[in-house]
Amino acid sequence: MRPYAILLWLLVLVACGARTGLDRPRIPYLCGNGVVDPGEECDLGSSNSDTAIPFVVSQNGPSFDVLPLERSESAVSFYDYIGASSHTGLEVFEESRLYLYVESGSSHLSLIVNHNIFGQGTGSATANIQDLPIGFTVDRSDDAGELVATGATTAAGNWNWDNNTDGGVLGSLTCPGVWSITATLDFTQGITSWVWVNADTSRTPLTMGEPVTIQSFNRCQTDCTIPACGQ
Ligand SMILES: [Ca+2]
Ligand SMILES: [Ca+2]
Repeated sequence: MRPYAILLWLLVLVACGARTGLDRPRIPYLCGNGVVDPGEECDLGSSNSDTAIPFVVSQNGPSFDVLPLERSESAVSFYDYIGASSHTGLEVFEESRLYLYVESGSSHLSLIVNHNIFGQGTGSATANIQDLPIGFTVDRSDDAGELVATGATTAAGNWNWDNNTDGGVLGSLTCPGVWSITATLDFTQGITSWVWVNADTSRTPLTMGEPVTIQSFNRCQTDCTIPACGQ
């Protein structure tokens, strides 16, 4: 077909209200076949889902699904480290908390460790955290030098507190991503309960003295786009 003939044909199509294919959004019609085709961000085949796929927390058998606590500020801002203490609003006397935190609308996922409350109690604890995703960062140590990276995928805590909190923020956790972090905490003194903090700030008890594993999975929506972190 000569160029003027093609142009004429297109004009006829437009005049008739037909779609030429040029004004149509690209539809990944192979979405769900398990192959990342042109135009797709991801494709997990039958595992594609629009339902929030939670993280899984487990301890020597029992496991439960969790979503990160979500706020509009960064994890470091939320931790609000002033006077050798956090001020998240979640602090409880002689309680140690562990939770995932995501900054709204971002892929900034953090793991927060937090012991005790400002103004009361003395205590000490250690942590050995393994299999962190490569690229993780220690974004806050409460207090300085008490939570440190010990390798590309490992971190350690060694805390002593007196009338304040201790803990810290491990950030830059790949999200969405596939990983399985194991944290072993030893509470020497001043902690009577260890809990996981859920997205609604409710608590799920953890068994003191047993390692906890936090798993993140691949996720892909039914239109073959990658969801926001934690959704
Ligand atoms: Ca596909
Ligand atoms: Ca402190």
